[in-house]
Amino acid sequence: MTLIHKYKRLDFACTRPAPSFFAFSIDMTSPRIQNIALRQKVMSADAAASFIQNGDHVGMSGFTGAGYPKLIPLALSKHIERSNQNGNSFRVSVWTGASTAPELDGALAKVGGIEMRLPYQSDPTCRTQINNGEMDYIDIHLSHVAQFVWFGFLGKLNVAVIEVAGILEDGRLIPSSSIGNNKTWLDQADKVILEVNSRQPMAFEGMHDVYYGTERPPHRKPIPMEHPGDRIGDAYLHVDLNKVVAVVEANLPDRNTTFAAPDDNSERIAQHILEFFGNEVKKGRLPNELLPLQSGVGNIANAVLSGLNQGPFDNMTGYTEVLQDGMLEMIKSGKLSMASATALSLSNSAMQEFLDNIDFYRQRIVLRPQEISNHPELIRRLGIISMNGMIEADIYGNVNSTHIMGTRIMNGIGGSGDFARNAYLSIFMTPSTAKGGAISCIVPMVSHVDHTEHDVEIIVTEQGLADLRGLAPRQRAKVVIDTCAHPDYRAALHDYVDRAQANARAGHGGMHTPHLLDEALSWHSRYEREGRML
Ligand code: 0RQ
Repeated sequence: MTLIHKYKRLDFACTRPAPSFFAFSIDMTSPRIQNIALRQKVMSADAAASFIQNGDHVGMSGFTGAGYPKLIPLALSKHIERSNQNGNSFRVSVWTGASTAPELDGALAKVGGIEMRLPYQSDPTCRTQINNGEMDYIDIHLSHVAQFVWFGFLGKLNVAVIEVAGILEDGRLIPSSSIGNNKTWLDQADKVILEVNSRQPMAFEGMHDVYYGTERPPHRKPIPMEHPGDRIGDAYLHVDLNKVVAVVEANLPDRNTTFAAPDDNSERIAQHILEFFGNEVKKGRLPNELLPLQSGVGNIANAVLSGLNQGPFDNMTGYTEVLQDGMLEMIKSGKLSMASATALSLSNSAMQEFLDNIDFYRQRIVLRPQEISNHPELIRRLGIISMNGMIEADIYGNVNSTHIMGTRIMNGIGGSGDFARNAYLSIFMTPSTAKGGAISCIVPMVSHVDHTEHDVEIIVTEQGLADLRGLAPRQRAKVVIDTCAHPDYRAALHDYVDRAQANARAGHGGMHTPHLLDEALSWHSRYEREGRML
């Protein structure tokens, strides 16, 4: 019997909040914890956090504000604060799926408790500490993380702290709103702490697809998926029960970020992309229902999805990492027949819509481990249309997604590289200027490269869409400047290219990708000195 069936028959009165003392009676524990052995390991978050030691590598659940543990990191941050007040230097390394929330990254960073963070974060305190040199950060492709841990590249994982929606009688775990790297953390960690969150809907049961077929080279087999909706794994996560040292009960919502209404720039970017898709269909380079869509995070991405929701394409599918409001709306309207992701990261209103119609959505949404949602083999086979935000692009099509002025991290590369390199079409989007026009997002040379010119097919700003397919570098520069750069910066960019070519002709450089090396990053250094690029 599944837990959802059992749970419906149980007395909800016994789900009252757990008191915070070390161990409490079995009768008082949530009916979501059906396994007898694990019921006996229920304890307060404070007690559970004491299993985490100074210097540990801790693998936490959580992906883009969904499915992260909510009580244990807070309790850990209090331990760390107390310990450090006594003159210690208690710090841990935090590995996750992707970004989490103030209760995890924020709380641990505020007490100076994070030694090293990977693979993606978007927390303001973490960002400040990373950029001040107080926290180490390793920015890794999201599809690489699990295998790096299997291969032993990152050292031993000491503790896994995983939010789940419930525990079955036989100990299998019902995942919550994200899967991320949970399968790997549960498998690789010496100790496991589970946070059973009764705010996560029980109707999640059956929605996940956890693939257990991944092997290490040289024993790898093809991943048996040919359509974004294929189910190739198990609906539950598995854990060795002997490794579980603590179970904590929680009843708290996810971060549930609200999106701003699309602004003018986002709507214009969306329009350019829709028009481009229409032309590609006419030319026979895309089918009528397009190809599976990957959409990055943020307001531009949501505006594009909202444009697609109004547009002429039907029966689309999604193969993405984060399912946000825009895709949910497309599923609701029927424009999107289904979507595969690793996280369900919704605003409060979209979460309500999801919960109110959960039986409808669970037929149409599959949540998978991030090593599968972002797998290069599958992205290439399915022919994904990848659409991600960026910080800046250069005239030749190299893209910086992560660094402000070349040195300060914003968030991280996330899954953008997994998708960009392997996609059928790789699209990067940004407004043409930032900081009230003081910055051009189209520059002579990017101050940091995440996606090389070889991985970038389309660049879009509110000014227009540059299709770089089949163009050599000097042709690319012309199209990028004339189509994407803000008119205030076009003349200066053309002047740069003209002088770079003259310089090459004079024997001071090559004509393949002409540059003025002393000047290529001068726009950025001028901004750092004077607060404007020109
Ligand atoms: O700064 O916050 O101080 O105002 O950068 O800019 O326009 O709000 O951008 O929210 O769309 O995010 C690339 C960061 C874009 C995001 C990035 C300043 C600007 C502002 C943010 P303020 P916006 P968005 C799926 C795929 C990498 C990961 C990824 C991202 C701030 O899309 O993190 O794609 N991508 N993952 O003022 C200096 C420039 C600037 C600039 C903007 N050229 N120079 N500052 N800003 N352009 C998700 C996952 O993988 C989990």
